[in-house]
Amino acid sequence: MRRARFVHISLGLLIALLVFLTGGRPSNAGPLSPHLQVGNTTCQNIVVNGDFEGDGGWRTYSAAGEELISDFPPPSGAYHSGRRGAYLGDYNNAHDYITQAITIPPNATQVTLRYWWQVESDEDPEATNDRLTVTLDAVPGTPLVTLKELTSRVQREVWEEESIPVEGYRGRTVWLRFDARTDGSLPTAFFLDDVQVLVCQPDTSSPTWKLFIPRVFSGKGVGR
Ligand SMILES: [Ca+2]
Ligand SMILES: [Ca+2]
Repeated sequence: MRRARFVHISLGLLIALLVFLTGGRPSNAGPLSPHLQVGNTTCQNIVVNGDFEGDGGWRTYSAAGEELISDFPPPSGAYHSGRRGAYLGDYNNAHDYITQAITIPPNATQVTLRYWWQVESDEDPEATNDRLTVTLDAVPGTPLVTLKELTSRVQREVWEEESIPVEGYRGRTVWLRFDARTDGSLPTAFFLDDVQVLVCQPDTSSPTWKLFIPRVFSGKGVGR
């Protein structure tokens, strides 16, 4: 009998504790046993020197030997951030590119490429002779996927934002490349700034703990 009384008292204390924790209010309908919800994700940019204000991050190539990270003003008069950006093309038979390696974590839940761009061209607005191609490469120059193509037909002399979801490539290191090519006449300039690859991952460093109490232990249930 002592054992039975002890169990009875312990169960009573447990119910009282749970009623106290729930404030005597009915809990939300949910699973029949208490559980913990660990939520939230955190997102971070993995591109180095995406605003082009520093000197690191990018590997560049220019067939004409041009400086591709530049303070040469875009058509709008200023870069999207700071005083420098990427300045590709703007001469005939151009081949310019900037590239950098990025490693996409294996547990990434969402990956997004974002950047700002302008295009200034001497081409006819209907012509597509000059183009900027955005790719992910296995090694620089060997594309795995083309994410975007901008041609001289899309002439914008103000900053425009691009946002592109990146599918796959989790757990891999790939090269993000912006590659400009022009034909033999009527050059086109491609300007870029504030390049980001935003990677979202489950946040395990500071989990949000949420205690669910089954309905049977709520004050409403106990009172009846
Ligand atoms: Ca900038
Ligand atoms: Ca051209």
